[in-house]
Amino acid sequence: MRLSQLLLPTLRENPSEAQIVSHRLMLRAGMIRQSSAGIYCWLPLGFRVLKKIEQIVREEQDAAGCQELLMPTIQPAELWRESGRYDDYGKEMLRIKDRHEREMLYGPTNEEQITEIFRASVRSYKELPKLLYHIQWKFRDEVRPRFGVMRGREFLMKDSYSFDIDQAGARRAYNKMFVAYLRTFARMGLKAIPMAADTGPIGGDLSHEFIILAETGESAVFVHRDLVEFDVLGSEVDYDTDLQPVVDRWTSLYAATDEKHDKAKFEAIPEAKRVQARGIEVGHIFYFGTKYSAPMNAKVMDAEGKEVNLHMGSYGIGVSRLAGAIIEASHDDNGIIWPESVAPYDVGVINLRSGDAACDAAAADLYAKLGKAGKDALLDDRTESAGAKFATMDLIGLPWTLTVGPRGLKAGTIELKHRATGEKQELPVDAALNKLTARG
Ligand code: 5CA
Repeated sequence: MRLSQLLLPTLRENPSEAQIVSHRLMLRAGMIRQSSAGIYCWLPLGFRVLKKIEQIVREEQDAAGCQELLMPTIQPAELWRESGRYDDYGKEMLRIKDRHEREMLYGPTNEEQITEIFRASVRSYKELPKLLYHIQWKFRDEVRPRFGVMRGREFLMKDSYSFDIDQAGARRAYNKMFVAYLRTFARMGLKAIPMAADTGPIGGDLSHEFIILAETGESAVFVHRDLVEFDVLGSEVDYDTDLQPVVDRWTSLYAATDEKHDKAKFEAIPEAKRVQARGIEVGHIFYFGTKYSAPMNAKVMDAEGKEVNLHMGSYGIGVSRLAGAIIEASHDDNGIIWPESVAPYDVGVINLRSGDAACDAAAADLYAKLGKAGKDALLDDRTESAGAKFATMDLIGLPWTLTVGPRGLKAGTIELKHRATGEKQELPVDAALNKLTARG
């Protein structure tokens, strides 16, 4: 993409309405635009990041044996009356009437809808276990939408649902999601720590929140330092096993939000191993047994021919929240520092002298070669000052920048800059290209 053609409404000044750094940077980098309180338009740069995050989530769900489907945003009230949540959910639920005066709602989550699909489609224990997910917009009329996409009213969530014949089966599903979540967040460059959690309006008796450490997090967290240092991606996962050893390893050390904090237990940890910080919840998993299947009459035949209620769990990831959370975890005074896996483009190409025939040709050639090597490049071909171009690249945070200028071209070199370290190298064009393309 050529920057001169991209809709990229960057701001030089900090917008006054934004209280936290990710919200400021998302507005300044032209990623989002507020439509109304807690409801955002995703502009091209932001949309690319959202799609990258979504794709990592999808790949890890698929790897864990979870099947993707798509349920609607608008649901009928009757379903929620069956579970008893239509009245319980309160003002957070956006209630709508259609032209026939039928009561509808914009889904804040999908337990009822998926249970309805399941009870209509599955009859026998032989078809179990099943794990299903979708990635769909949700609406919760939050009292205080704030921090941009981090606490929105409309937000994108990945929600999975597991169906098993008994509690032991449901535990295996829970463990699969537990491990898939660790991998998902690690692939985005995040350290997410599972912490025992309350279940709130979803219900149930086993639940973990996945929380990343960041200064602006909404909750205070207390964790054993070793958890922050555990390696996640280094070992293969066999989803055909029960994964209990992996889950035990993560849950054996202390980690709690302030709601569940036990001061005495925390202080029993050697002082050097205690981490007291703030955190952002990026995922939340629940096992709730027959909480929905019993009132909604979702049953299957067991091996003895007896009808039994399904054991269920649900598993959420805040896909749109993650865009903000990653920025909270990875930025500096100049802007965003995208991890390579979610960056909107792999590399920026700055043409220092747009309009100069040699520079234009060299930049265009570089851009074409990057494309051929499978790298998504953003070419800054605007007639702006060098300073403005560097500032834009730093602000939007692409992992690498190649700068083409008249002086370098005479010597046959270009400058390669690494956004995360700030390291710069003058390299022959081919060497710079090789360095980038060798990175897979
Ligand atoms: N039904 C369950 C799991 S599928 C559920 O809804 N869980 S949840 O309420 O914990 O939400 C799942 C994830 O969505 C949260 O961990 C959080 O990352 C994200 N989320 C929740 N509320 C918001 C919000 N208002 N804005 C942005 N993201 C949100």
